[in-house]
Amino acid sequence: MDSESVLFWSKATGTFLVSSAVLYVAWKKLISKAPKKNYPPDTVILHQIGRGPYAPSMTPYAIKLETYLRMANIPYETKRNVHSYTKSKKGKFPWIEYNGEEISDSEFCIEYLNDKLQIDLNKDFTAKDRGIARAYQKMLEENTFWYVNYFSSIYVLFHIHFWWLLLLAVGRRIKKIMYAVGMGRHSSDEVYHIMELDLKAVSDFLGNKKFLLGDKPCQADCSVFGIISNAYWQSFGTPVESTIKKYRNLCDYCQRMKETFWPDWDECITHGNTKEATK
Ligand SMILES: N[C@@H](CCC(=O)N[C@@H](CS)C(=O)NCC(=O)O)C(=O)O
Repeated sequence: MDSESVLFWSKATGTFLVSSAVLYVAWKKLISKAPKKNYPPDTVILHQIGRGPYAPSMTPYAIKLETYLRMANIPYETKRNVHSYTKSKKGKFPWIEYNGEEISDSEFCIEYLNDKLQIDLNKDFTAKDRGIARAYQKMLEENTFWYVNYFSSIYVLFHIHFWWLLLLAVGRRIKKIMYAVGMGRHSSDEVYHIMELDLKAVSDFLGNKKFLLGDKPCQADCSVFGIISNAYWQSFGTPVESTIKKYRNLCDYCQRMKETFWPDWDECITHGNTKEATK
């Protein structure tokens, strides 16, 4: 091949490669464009990780948010297909869309909806009671959650098919998070002890009351139910289950919240992954 041909073919190949790359990027952009959403107006679209085997979600924060939507009578649809989920902009679940706006974090979702729709589920309670309810909520969400999660994660990692694959994929990440939070530095006995003290505190405070603050549920009941219900129904024979079952009033509380706000519970669970949830 003479030098002119070499030059020609190098130019042709270069042009071909560059235009292919440009076309590929353009095509990728085109197909990655979010599909047009056709959501009903004034309806909350709740994004979560799919229905759980024995409770409506594996994440307590999704149970919390969905319980709130029911308590506040807000129309909503739940995006519950575990295979097509997308995380919030903050990389977590659950999150919502409302009339085109996206809100992340269950607590910010609730604040947003309270504000937008003028809802106050705490209006019948004193400032002191609201303060106490918030303290219990935050203890459960920011502390107990991690301890309950510790046992559940170990169970989930070792009791599913291909657990070693999951262990490779997420085991290190979970271990890192647990270490960073602090709980990963304790022994299992210490983790168990801290979790039990938290659950006992909630049980002592609840006493004979129907809900956290009395005969009427308050906003924090959504969070309490989120954490306690997951521990009660979805802790798979771990020490979390035996601990919560020691506290009769916590078990009754779970049943009461379920009867009050989740009459369709059976449609919202997968019955130990034996059925598709129909709602
Ligand atoms: N503060 C958040 C907590 C949400 C949260 O921690 N969600 C977990 C599931 S329980 C999650 O999405 N984790 C996914 C990840 O960290 O990649 C809320 O209230 O929504």
